[in-house]
Amino acid sequence: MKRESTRRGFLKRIGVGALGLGFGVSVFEGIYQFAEALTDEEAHALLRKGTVNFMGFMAQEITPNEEFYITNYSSTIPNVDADTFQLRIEGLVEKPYTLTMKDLQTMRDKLDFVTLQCIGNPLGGDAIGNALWEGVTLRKIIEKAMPKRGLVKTVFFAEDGYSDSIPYPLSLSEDVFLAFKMNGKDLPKIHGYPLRVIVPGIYGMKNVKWLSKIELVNFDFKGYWEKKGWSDEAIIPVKSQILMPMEGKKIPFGHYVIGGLAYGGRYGISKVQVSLDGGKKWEDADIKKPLSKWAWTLWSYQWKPLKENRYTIKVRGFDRSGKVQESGPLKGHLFRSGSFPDGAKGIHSVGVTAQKT
Ligand SMILES: Nc1nc2c(c(=O)[nH]1)N[C@H]1C(S)=C(S)[C@@H](COP(=O)(O)O)O[C@H]1N2
Ligand SMILES: [Mo]
Repeated sequence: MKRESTRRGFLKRIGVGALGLGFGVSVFEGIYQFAEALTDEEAHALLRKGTVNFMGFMAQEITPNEEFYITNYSSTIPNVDADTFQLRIEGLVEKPYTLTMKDLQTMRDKLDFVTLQCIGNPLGGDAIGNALWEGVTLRKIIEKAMPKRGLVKTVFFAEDGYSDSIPYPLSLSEDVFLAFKMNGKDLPKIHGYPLRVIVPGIYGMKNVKWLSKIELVNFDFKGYWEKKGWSDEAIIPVKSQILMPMEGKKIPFGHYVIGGLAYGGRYGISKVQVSLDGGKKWEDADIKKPLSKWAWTLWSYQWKPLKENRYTIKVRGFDRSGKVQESGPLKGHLFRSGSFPDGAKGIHSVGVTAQKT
């Protein structure tokens, strides 16, 4: 999968560490209680904060638009005029219709922090970001068209020729929406201006940018990447990664804060554990309450290195369904360490040395 990444790191590097199931209509119903929804004012106040300090771990919990990763299948970036733009809703519906950007702005009912991640993102990679998106619930748009019976997929077509689809029942989830704002600003051109799809919990490829048409179909449509063999389910499993320290770092004796992020998919993160001996012994990290049920979770671990040694730091996440992060390639299945066909699996690890100063 071709990927262009513009962002260089999740952190403001300032003084860091100095111290199978199908989707129902509401996949979260009755499962667990997540961070309570924020008001518009609270969400926008968080946007202005920039870096957060969580137990000594400084990180950007919200990825600035300029640093958000970019994945495009082609080098052609569409120029869409928002004033004349029309979104078409058609297919097996009683009432096909079109919406303008003005119509969509009037229908605005959604504001949510959602973490996006490319299915091609390698273990510990930076093709992941968390932003505040605003727009309209997809369900509302679909229902206005009066869908017929027997629908299988909701298909998204884009101005750059890209297309992808999601199961029809998932498109009726309260959590799936069309976004026209990213972190309080109009969608940047490269991130799909003026309108894109946000499908929380599903790999980035289904989050179609430069959306031009929605079509409801009674067959199993396959999108651009799926035709090439990538996963059509594309559900993001529980994952975690170390952001601090970086590979090869020399850490002075005393006190060091290890930190990173974890993502629990539709269940959310319940626990994060860190190992300093390459995975023999595991200890609980501190976890910060996520900004929403679909946002990543920051974690940190207070480490007091006292022995001159090379350490292999590892991290693993647990989701609230009790599932622990997959430990990755088994002998004889080395291909599992790559991202094809359903996303990279395994445990992120970082090697460092601790030494007396
Ligand atoms: N129209 C269109 N939408 C697209 C793509 C694309 O190439 N064209 N790439 C997809 C992929 S593979 C990913 S991971 C996300 C990336 O979104 P971003 O570039 O805003 O981070 O967009 C998805 N939507
Ligand atoms: Mo992607």
